[in-house]
Amino acid sequence: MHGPYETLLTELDEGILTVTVNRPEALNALSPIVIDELRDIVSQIQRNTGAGTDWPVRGVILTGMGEKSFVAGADIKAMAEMTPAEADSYTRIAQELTSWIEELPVPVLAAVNGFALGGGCEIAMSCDFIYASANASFGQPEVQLGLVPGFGGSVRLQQFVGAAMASELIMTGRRIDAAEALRIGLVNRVFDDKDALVAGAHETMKLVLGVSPIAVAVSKQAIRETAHQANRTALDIERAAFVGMFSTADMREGTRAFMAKEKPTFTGK
Ligand code: DAK
Repeated sequence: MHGPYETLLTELDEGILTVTVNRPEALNALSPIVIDELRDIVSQIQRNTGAGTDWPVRGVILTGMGEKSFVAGADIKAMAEMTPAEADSYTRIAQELTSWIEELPVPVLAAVNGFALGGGCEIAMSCDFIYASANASFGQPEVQLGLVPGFGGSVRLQQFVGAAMASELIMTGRRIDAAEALRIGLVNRVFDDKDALVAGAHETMKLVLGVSPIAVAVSKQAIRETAHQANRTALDIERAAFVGMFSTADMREGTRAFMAKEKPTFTGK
């Protein structure tokens, strides 16, 4: 992996890449350089992961430095003076980042260790699922700044929590705590503190290391592509994904190992 980065820390440990946004003095807010560096690391993961590679990265955990904040949103200071043309370019670049994260072939888990506001909540929602520490809080406070969500919040929040709850959160801009985020389905699990959060995220990612990487990638793609399709269309997509697995070595190995009562050795091919 490239680096070192000015605003990110990266650590690869047994196939799990932890990416930490490291701007604690601004509560890890998304300055243009954070966005550039996230785009750089995500595009590298994309290039180095998937069928035809040796899958050096099997899973990604995205978190924020410190115990107070995951990402406190877009950098308000950087965007205060933007012209509409600059805003257009900024939001395109940031939206594209969220799509790249969403489309990575490996699981991406957001470990939200504090504030996940505005762009921070939107980055977390571009991950496959979200774990949080008990002190985490979430919100789309853009309306309080005279803005609207611009990094995918109006699209993805309703996918997590439904349109009515997303409308309430976006139209009020109110902040919710981890317990409420758990109750409405924005986060999957809440941990007592950051250490427990990081440990829990690793434990889940390790489960992924034990299964077929290509099956993970294909199921992830099927989940994404079937969202909001009519059932018949969605089932067609699922069927194509299912049939495609019968051309993979991993499917043959997984079923062979089951019958031989052995542990499978997956290659991601
Ligand atoms: N940007 C820049 N600096 C930030 C920041 C942010 N989002 N959030 C916090 N900081 C900085 C503070 O200014 C402060 O810096 P100093 O004053 O010490 O230099 C430092 O981090 C510590 O913050 P606080 O002193 O405020 O800490 P507190 O514990 O008192 O409060 C807080 C924490 C998270 C409640 C508070 O900092 C806060 O409300 N922060 C702002 C949260 C927020 O509204 N985030 C932005 C959401 S809107 C766009 C598309 C999309 C978007 C924007 C543009 N285009 C199309 C152009 C998305 C917008 C958003 O993300």
